[in-house]
Amino acid sequence: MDIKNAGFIQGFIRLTEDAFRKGWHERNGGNLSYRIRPEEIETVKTELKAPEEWVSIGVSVPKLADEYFLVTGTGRYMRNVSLCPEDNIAIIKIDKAGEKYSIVWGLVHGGRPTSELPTHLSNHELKKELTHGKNRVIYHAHPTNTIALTFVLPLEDKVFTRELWEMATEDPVIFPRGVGVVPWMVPGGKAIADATRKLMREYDVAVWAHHGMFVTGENFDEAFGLMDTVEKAAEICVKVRSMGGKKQTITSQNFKDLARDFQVDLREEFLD
Ligand code: 2HA
Ligand code: ZN
Repeated sequence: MDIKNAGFIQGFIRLTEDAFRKGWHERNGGNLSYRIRPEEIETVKTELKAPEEWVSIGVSVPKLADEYFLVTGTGRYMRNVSLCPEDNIAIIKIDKAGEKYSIVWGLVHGGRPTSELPTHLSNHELKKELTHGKNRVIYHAHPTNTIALTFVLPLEDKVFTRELWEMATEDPVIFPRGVGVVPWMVPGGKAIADATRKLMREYDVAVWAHHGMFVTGENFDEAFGLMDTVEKAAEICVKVRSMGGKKQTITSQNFKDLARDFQVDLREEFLD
């Protein structure tokens, strides 16, 4: 089988195409990673090369030892992934200690995995544990309206969550735990990885101030859908503010009624 026809690679490519069309990936903005299932790796094994060079990840992820990930390349453009996957994305293998990675497929003209690899892998490790292995996708994008809001709203989890929940009735059902906010930080390093990981104990969404959004999901649909839902809420919020602000809204009691009827565990401390 041509490796590019593998279901997990097709799913990965479809997300990059859809997301570029959404306008979330100017130039080389954003990155995506997928923790590959053992049975999926088995189907493409003959196409993989043996690990040659081992490179330090920059964070320690012992619980990801020996795992394989499909990742976007640093400096690569989302809009080019579907045109030439083998030049823009890679499969990497993690070493036995969880300290290093090696490229076993892709990035055929050289290059390295996404600059946000420390944040991706650190959060894969956490979410793998918290979801008992179910979480597989981590996705970072630069959606316009969410970024715009970080210049206007206080950079507080509660304010962002409440504001976004109010923008569409079913949003609290999609992200009942809310969204966390990371203050402005230098991209790509251990500090932003650690700050994001702290929030990801409680949330599946982190807003990176003046930069973008970071989401997790069990599959590509979930991760893309979450990014799409939060960004749409942000777009409504920007429009409402541009029209002079709210004249009426969804109340705390409305949220409580919704939580009861939809049987979702909305974060209580955000409801007062
Ligand atoms: O350019 O988005 O955060 C990739 C990024 C880094
Ligand atoms: Zn970014």
